[in-house]
Amino acid sequence: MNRCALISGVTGQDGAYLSKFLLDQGYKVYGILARRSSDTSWRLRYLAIDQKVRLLEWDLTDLSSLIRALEESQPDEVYNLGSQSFVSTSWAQPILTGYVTGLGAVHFLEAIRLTNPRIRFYQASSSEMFGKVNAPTQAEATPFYPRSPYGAAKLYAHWMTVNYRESFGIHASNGILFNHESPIRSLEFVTRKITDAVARIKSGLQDKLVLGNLDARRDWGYAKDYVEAMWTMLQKDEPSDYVIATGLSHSVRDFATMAFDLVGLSLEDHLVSDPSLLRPAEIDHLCGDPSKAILELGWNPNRTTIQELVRVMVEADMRRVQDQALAGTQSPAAYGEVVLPMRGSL
Ligand code: NDP
Ligand code: GDR
Repeated sequence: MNRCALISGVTGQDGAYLSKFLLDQGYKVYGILARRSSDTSWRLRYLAIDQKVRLLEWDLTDLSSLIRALEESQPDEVYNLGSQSFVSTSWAQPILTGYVTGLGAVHFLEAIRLTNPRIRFYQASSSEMFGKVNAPTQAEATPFYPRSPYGAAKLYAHWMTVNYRESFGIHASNGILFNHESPIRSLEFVTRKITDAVARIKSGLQDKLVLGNLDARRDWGYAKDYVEAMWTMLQKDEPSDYVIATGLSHSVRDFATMAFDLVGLSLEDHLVSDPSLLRPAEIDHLCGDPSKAILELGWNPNRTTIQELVRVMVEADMRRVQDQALAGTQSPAAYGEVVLPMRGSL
């Protein structure tokens, strides 16, 4: 069918999994990446697709280079996954977060309107937009109440996506995705911080795991499943907004307990609470209601259980830490990256 997709944030967790999924569907995939002083494409190498994704240089804050990227790639579909995505950092860098995470989406929408309004657009919206909610579960019509500069920036991008859909007839959809994780999640996010620590503690390389709020509850799913929902949205005749979630929530303590239990260790023996990791404003509880996606997209919220997710992540980190120890590569540079070729099912 020879369709073409352009992805921002291609070096991130979702960008890598989505690229792999689209390549497997026969797409030509362009990834746009911000220039960095060091190579950031280790996830593409990990999934063995670094030679298949065509990379174009671009920064989310630069409209002109984006227009050139659209002209060069001539995509049928655009996925805007690029973002300053770490919530904690958004309090330290609120303006940058606004530019990249908020205005970045508008650069895309404008560039599409100017170059080819028939391009289908996916915006990576977030459950963080629900923020301080009272409702036990959150669906598309639940009122938003973002609790961080990140959440507020995502909300702006979300409404601009709706606005371009309604004003200019662009096929633009928001995926309101709840937390989704994987072995290639960055280490700063709590799930991967936990599974990495479990592997290092089990291997005698570390003794303590320092965490902030253990009572926060999130609806955690598997990133590999979630990127397929992004694609499905863009295949619908009509664009719309969809919550993608499992419909179950667990606390940070639950997640950590499951991870430690898997390797026969006790969380309480290694846990250190650090109040400096508490956020200026926390979101206590998120739990998605994906009924609309189940009905209209065929979304399966039970595809990967939380227990399976924790196991996949712990096992991948155990393998990585053991293989690095064998290879003598416990250097800080190798620490954050999964530098090994993919093995088994991710
Ligand atoms: P990551 O943090 O793994 O990836 C973010 C990507 O954005 C990276 O490729 C990064 O590039 C890129 N980026 C950052 N700044 C810029 C910039 N100025 N110009 C161009 N690219 C930039 O995020 P995820 O893959 O986890 O998430 C994908 C998207 O989905 C993000 O928008 C995120 O906010 C959103 N989201 C994620 C959820 C999750 O649970 N994972 C849930 C809901 C929404 P580099 O590697 O060079 O820094
Ligand atoms: P989140 O993910 O903020 O939900 O955003 P994160 O994993 O950072 O935090 C989840 C919860 O864990 C608590 N927590 C800690 N968090 C981190 N990072 N480090 C710790 O040591 C720690 N201890 C406790 C946090 O307070 C929070 O309550 C993610 C990102 O991917 C966003 O881009 C995305 O939009 C949302 O998920 C949905």
